[in-house]
Amino acid sequence: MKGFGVCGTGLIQKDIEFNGHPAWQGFYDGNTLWSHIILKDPKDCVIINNAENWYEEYEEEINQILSTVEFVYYETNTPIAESAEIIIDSASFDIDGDGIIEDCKIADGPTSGLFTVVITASVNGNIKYKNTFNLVWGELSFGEQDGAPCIIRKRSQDQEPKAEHLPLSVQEGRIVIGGLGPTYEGYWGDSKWNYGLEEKTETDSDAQSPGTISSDSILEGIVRWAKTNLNLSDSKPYDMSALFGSDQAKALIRNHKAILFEDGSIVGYCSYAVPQSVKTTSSGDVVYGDGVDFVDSQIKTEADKNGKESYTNSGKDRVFFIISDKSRLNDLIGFYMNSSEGNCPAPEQSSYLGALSEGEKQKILEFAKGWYADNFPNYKDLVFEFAKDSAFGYTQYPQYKPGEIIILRVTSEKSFAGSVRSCFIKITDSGYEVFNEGT
Ligand SMILES: [Ca+2]
Repeated sequence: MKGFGVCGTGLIQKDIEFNGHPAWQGFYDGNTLWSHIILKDPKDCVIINNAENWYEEYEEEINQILSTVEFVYYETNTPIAESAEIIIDSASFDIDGDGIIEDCKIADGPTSGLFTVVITASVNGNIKYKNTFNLVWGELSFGEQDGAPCIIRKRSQDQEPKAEHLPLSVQEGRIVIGGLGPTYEGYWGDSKWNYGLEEKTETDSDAQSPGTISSDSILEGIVRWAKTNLNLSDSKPYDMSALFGSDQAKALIRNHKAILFEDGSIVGYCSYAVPQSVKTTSSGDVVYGDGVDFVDSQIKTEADKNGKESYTNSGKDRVFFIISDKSRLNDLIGFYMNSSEGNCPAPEQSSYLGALSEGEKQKILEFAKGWYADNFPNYKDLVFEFAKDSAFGYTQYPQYKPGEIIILRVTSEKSFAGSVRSCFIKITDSGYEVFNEGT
């Protein structure tokens, strides 16, 4: 098999020997059951383990069969990136129960090592829902069960194909397949491959407009601003239950959270149990109500107790408060304003790229060019770049420290236009080693 690609997310590869051939054995997401074996020599031989559910029972037989496998090399012309969509099945039904029929299709996903499928539901050619799933292998088709749409999956188990009926529905803007395995199966890919999977903002935001920033994100933003600009690196949760723990408080406030900085400043928020009233005046909207009055008085009391100043800013559904020394208060108000507008320093993370000198970077690029020339000799127009620190892969390999791993993004205009390959390179004292590569 040419161009077998593995997805780097959650993949660990071990060096093994397979019937006398050096090989990599891949495991996903801490599974003890291997997912594939890739031979290093001869190249382009891959054994994919689809026996996820019945492997244990037949382990001996499988190992017996595998131990007798011999390799014959066939040259195939399978292109590395299939741009054409391969439809597995299509059907028309009302997938979301709104009385309008959707045109649904299930297509081969973008991976070749994992079994992924893309399910889309469209009305008049416009995609309404699209989600991508990582599944154990099976023959898939659309069907109905008890009058509701489902996916029928036939899997060979113990000779007899077994048909599963997986209920299909739409929940919170995304397609949901019921009955999937809890650990291995689920959504695959980012928002490009999945509609409706973005993180939901809180419903208790003080504005009704979409994209409102959650209270927790604003709080985190203030913490990052304070760290960057005031050098307040030490922050911890502050217990305000004495202020917001009474029966009166519980009737007015749904939840609250506060952070204490090392200089004694406190920032936090409360969500109101019921929306407060808004009055439009010539100087802007004024929010008023029992909740506003209560939080104002509690915060002033707490500030007075500590000899500090206070600030509150109430919306209809939530109120932010700051308790601080007079000299710090305006800074913190500024950070709050910035964070509420989504403007705050990026979360801190160690720089993998920064751990490399320019000379080392050059050496790694040379190594990668050589590796691709050896492993994919047909690719003549590869372009290499270092992945950003924020690239997905870094967080997937917590066992590596800065300077021990690097990810290259590999693109090409001709060989696999439009797709990006990721090359994971391990950096050791003895040199470089590609330990994962794929789209
Ligand atoms: Ca519908």
